[in-house]
Amino acid sequence: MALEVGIVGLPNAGKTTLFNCLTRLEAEITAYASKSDKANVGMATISDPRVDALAEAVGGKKLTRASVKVVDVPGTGPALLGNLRQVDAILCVVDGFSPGCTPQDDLVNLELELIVADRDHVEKRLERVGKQAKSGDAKMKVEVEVLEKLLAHLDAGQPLRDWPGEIPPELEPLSTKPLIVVENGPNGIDCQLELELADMSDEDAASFRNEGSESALREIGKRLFDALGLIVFFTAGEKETRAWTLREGSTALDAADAIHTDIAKGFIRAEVYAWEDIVRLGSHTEASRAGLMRLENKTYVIQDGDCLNIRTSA
Ligand SMILES: Nc1nc2c(ncn2[C@@H]2O[C@H](COP(=O)(O)OP(=O)(O)O)[C@@H](O)[C@H]2O)c(=O)[nH]1
Ligand SMILES: [Mg+2]
Repeated sequence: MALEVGIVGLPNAGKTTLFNCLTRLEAEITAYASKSDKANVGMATISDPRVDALAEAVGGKKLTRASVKVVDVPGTGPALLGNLRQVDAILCVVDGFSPGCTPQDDLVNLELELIVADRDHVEKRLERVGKQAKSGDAKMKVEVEVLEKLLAHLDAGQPLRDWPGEIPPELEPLSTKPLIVVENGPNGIDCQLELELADMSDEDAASFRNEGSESALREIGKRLFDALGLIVFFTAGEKETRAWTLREGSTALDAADAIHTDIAKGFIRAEVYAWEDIVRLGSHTEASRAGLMRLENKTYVIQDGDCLNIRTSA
């Protein structure tokens, strides 16, 4: 599952600083320096010491971490925010570092901008669907009614997350997405400091942070996983050891599908190991010998930290 997050914030809140500290740890940085009206796009890797330990234990040549696509949108108008209709979650960066900053007020304003962008979007869709409804399409007539209600809700300044009814799936609203608030400054995540620490070793970087604070990447990764209800499973082998993300409640078949659709098609059984057992015993074979491998079928619900080997006819 290619996860995607958008960064929104008022001008100079530190969006691009956060974008840089999230994406620079990735070896292949696909971010491009952009003109002011273009979004920055890059990949942030989610560090997870478990996958490092697994790769070391099995002697994997290649290590692939879970990653998230990050989109930094340089403004809050409806057109720019429209770039974020596909994202899974929104990072709201608010200024918590300048003298006289008002992060709480800025957050309220940002949420309003998202509502305004949705209002604009619903209005446009209403125009289009309204025309089709006039020509007698019954389904469109129903949608017009729904859209009119949604428009009134947004006009009242309410996010669609609070809308009790159904939302047409084609709408892709912004104000239903999980918001992860990042107060940029000493009381939240100090993005400028994090950017300066990004090239240091974990231990060195930790000595510069407030006690108990984690790296921005770790902290945001955690919040993102919580907000989206994600878990991680692993595959480990000589060629590649890899971390994969899934929604909580996903099955072994979903996991196979995340790896490759062919593997899902040919699914026979999933060998399931606890990642700690592989690390401790050094290989799947040894873990099996110790009776620590389970064979599960398609409907097995994957647990965070499972290490899988899918038996497939593919
Ligand atoms: N003191 C301080 N300055 C910051 C921090 N984050 C960003 N800045 C500065 O604020 C300005 C705007 O940052 P930028 O990331 O470009 O903001 P954007 O407009 O939201 O993308 C830059 O000069 C940054 O160096 C921070 O945490 N502390
Ligand atoms: Mg910027």
